[in-house]
Amino acid sequence: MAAFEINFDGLIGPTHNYAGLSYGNLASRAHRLSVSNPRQAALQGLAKMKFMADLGLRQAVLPPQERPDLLAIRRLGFSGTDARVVEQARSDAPALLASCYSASSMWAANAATVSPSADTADGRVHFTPANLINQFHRSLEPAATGRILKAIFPNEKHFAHHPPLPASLHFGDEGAANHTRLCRETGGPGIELFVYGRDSFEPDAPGPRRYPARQMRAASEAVARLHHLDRARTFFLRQNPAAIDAGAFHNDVVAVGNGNVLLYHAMAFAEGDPALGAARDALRGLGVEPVFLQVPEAEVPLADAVGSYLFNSQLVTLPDGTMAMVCPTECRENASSRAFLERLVESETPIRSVHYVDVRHSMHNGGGPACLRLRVALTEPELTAAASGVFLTDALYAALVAWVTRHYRDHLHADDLADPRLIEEGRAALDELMRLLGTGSIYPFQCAGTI
Ligand code: SUG
Repeated sequence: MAAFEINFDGLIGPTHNYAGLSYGNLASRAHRLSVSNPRQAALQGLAKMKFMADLGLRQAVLPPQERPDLLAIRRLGFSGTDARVVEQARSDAPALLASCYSASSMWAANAATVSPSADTADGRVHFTPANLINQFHRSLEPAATGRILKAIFPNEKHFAHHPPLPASLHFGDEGAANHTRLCRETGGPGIELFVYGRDSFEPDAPGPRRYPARQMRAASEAVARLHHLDRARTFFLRQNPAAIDAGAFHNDVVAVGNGNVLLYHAMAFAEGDPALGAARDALRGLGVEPVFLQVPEAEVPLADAVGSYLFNSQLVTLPDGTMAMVCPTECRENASSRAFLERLVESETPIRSVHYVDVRHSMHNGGGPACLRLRVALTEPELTAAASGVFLTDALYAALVAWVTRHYRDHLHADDLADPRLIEEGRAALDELMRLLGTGSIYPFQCAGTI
């Protein structure tokens, strides 16, 4: 059956700030404690969504989560009024307060792993929210992510929602950032590639030395089982530990795929992994010639790839059937990435065009264009069953721009997080957003006592 890929972008929330929370994410560390501009950040994210929609692609919005997560701060021993809780946390445990204030749900590629109905044995679209246990601030996301996905995809006939995997180091799961689907056409069967950093049940196996591996093999395997994927079309690839140590905390920092194309850095996968060859064969079995493009270190050094986020571009199929790369503007500013892209569109591959989008505010926290979106492939009946208010139209875009401009601050620093007015500002903004998107009440402050 014909199907479409829809990019669900995380709407950047009103508390976007730079707290340097993510160890192993070089940009997050580099911008620690600098002043953020949540308004500009959100407008950049929206402009990117509009750009994709104007290319003729289907685009939707994932609402941000409520921050600060006051329930989380209270669980950690802070009590009293909301104002007192944030004030105390700011003075006693500023990193905890910043964690509970992070707008990190914007990076929707980490929201969940999604398998389209063409790949699953029961013919439903399967969703597993990522548990994100590796970083405390991100571990606060999965429950709300599950609620949001259920609100958008409510019909059990079409959609299967699994709970996040057990919150144990053995099952660290970072969602679609380590998962790529390749296929002949979106609505037909595909192969699913799961990339992991470490096998938690093989602790002696070589892994990164410096930075943490966030995705565990056992987690990827569990997701594949839960989604009832065909074993013959499911592959588990190990990330190169050296790539993680160089700052590729997710595989989507060094690889991107779409249709029959996989573009990846030579250092992306562990050397000698037979899974890549097997994946290529499986794709041939689906009747399409794989185009696996390995980018050598000599052409784009790994440090440049991590710095420019070349591979964190969105690789998409345009309505005319050609493919386009939508890259962060940092790629244009990096000599080797730019030269590579110029050569790429001149060479004989399905990728015919390159576009640049400015998502610098997100990039400063290590989130490029591909981090900001969750890909969901839906057939026409599945699309009809999804909540319609989240799909980007010109009217919704204009309403969201006005909403951001009305509610968001234009600068935010760690010291501002103790300001109790920020709590109320966020709630007022999200309350109005739910009316704009028509998703009903999904936030803890809207559902007191029921969540
Ligand atoms: O998990 N940054 C995110 C960036 C996620 C990027 N996603 C993908 N590659 N798909 C992370 O490291 C930084 C927040 C801070 O430091 O304030 C942060 O969470």
